[in-house]
Amino acid sequence: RVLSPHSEKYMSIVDTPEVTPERARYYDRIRDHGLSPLWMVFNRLITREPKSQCHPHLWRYDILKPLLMEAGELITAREAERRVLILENPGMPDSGRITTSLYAGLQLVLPGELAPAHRHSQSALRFVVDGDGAYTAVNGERTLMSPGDFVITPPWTWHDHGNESDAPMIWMDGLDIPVLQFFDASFAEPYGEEEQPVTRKTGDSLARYGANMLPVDFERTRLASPIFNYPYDRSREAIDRMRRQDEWDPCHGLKLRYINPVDGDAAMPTISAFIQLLPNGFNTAAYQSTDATVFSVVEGRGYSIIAGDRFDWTPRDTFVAPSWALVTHHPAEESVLFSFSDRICQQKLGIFREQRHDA
Ligand code: 1HN
Repeated sequence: RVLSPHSEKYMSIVDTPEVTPERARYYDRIRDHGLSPLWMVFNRLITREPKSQCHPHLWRYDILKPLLMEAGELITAREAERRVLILENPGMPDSGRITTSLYAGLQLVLPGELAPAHRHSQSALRFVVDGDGAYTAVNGERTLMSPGDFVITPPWTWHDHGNESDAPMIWMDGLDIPVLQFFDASFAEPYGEEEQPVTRKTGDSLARYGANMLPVDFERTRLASPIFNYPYDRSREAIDRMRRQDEWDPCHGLKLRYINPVDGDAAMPTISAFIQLLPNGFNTAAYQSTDATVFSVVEGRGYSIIAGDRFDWTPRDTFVAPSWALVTHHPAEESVLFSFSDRICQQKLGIFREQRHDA
């Protein structure tokens, strides 16, 4: 008999023993003592390769936006605390997860609205999708947000959002909620007032920490980056300048990771974030990695093949690639993709793996 690569036998490293009546009676008896036979579950616990509940999926912005605007008429940002539609993975319904370890959602803040100040032990990122000029305040400093900006809210920092522009503002939130659930380590509290006091001028942290320099007597007080807005004009310019050198990675095009300038690590302790440029007609070589990845399309048009399924994308769409799924990108125009994953978390634990298929 030829083994299908997806058969239980191929994926397993041992055979699950048969259940005789005698064994079944024994299993029943030990259950009452809080015991369970490892040999009956071994293949579920230890797989040859990642077996994920997470499905590849794409959320079209043209479908999502009207639904989010409808939420804008149903509930205020204040009443909702955060008016967000969770991007929930179809393979994990009701889980609040986009991947096994990460949460993502699209948040709407209407002109004149406030999302009240609070803090939590979860790390959060914002990736601006639509609208211009709303702010988020983190640790006493406001930053105005524009499309393509990557903004972070490190663990346990006070944060509130407001929109003093005259257009709706929509961004993608990415949080490590499932990671903190796994560790039972969630803490949260409201600030008590709608807004935290502004104590620093807008642009202060980018000036201090965002010019490849640090204040001369800088002392580290936390793991996350002291920069909290990585503006798109700067990231775009960086990949644009790289392009002139013409050294394209077969799997990634031109890809950069967002870093904490203090140590070159990811901007936050649990979430890695990336931006990549793919030129028109550049078909990437297949790539797989253990970090399930959320993509947000910034510019361009094309499709990606994820675990054999095709996902056509245009700007502001979100799509997700599960752990160890084979991924190729096929831009039909010059395209820019933002992405985030738990890679930094896995790297710190020594379990990250990737496989390129560009030989
Ligand atoms: C949160 O604090 C924000 O601050 C967004 O904008 C989404 C989802 C779950 C828990 C906290 C925000 C969130 C969140």
